[in-house]
Amino acid sequence: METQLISSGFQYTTLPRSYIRSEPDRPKLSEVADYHNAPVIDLGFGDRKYIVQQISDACQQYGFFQIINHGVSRDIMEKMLKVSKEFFDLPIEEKMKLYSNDPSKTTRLSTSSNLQKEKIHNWRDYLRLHCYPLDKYEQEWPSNPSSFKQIVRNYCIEIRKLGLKLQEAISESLGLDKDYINNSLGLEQGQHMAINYYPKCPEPELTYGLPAHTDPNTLTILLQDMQVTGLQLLKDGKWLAVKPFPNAFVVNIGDQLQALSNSKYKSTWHRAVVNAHKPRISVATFLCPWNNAVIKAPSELIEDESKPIYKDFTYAEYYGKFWSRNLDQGHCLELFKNSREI
Ligand SMILES: O=C(O)CCC(=O)C(=O)O
Repeated sequence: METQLISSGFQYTTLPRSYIRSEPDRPKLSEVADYHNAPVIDLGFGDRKYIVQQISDACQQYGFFQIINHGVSRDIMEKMLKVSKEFFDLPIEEKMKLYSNDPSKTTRLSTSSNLQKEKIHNWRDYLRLHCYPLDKYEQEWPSNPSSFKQIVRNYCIEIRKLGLKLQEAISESLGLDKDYINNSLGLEQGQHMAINYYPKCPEPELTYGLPAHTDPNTLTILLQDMQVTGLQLLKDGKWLAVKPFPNAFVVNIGDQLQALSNSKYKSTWHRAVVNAHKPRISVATFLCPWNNAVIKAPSELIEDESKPIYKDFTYAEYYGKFWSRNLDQGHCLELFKNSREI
């Protein structure tokens, strides 16, 4: 198998052709606005009603928000970023033991996004891990660095607690019972992680770390490198850079929550751009419905006499469709829309 990882230690001085986007498809970095108004929600603030209202506003206006005082310790966050960096700094021969392009594999190191489908590659390597139930998957994870399993295990436990709590608050913010989302996605809902590594890029104007996409899951909780920006989101037709906020996680609504909320909340287009001077790491945790969970909007969110915006579907159907396409090929939810006649 030809090595395609870009975190190989090789210092690129020009961008290889297979990563160069055509002129109209480039990130146009000088036109991207700084995201000064990122909703930052303080989960430690005592007034539950106010927090729920802020979540509702952020989910409707941005589909994105940052959270602070979220209960995950700084130590756990810092260790997670550190061990991720240590993993990607390993010699290429060691990393290649985990390399695979098969999206059905539950632990794999890969590169770009979907090598089977895409024509132009992305300047990213990533380690994808299934994380729930932990006892089932942990043994597959890297044992080098030696502290990897323990650190990632602790991180996964804390993030799951946080994610389920956020889904309760999101349920309330939709006017639903607090347990509605967690119950309808299944108590055994999945948890995956992508540890993204974007090496220094010789020509960041010509390519992406990840091109514009929406997330196919329910909720994404992103731990960002505090020193290097890269995440951008699309709001009102303009790309905004999300500046890392100290000790915050970035939370975004995935396609399943857009469907479940009958499009009241939006699964927003976002992308990652790369940097000429520094590598960047991000750790995305994806909460996903249980495979056979049926995704449908509850009657409370459907206007009288109208159909729900989306047909009922299972997460397994959705996920299969998502991976059969290229990442930036249009919103996968469009394929699940109901026709508008009643
Ligand atoms: O690296 C980032 O900031 C974005 C990551 C992301 O969008 C993803 O992993 O799906």
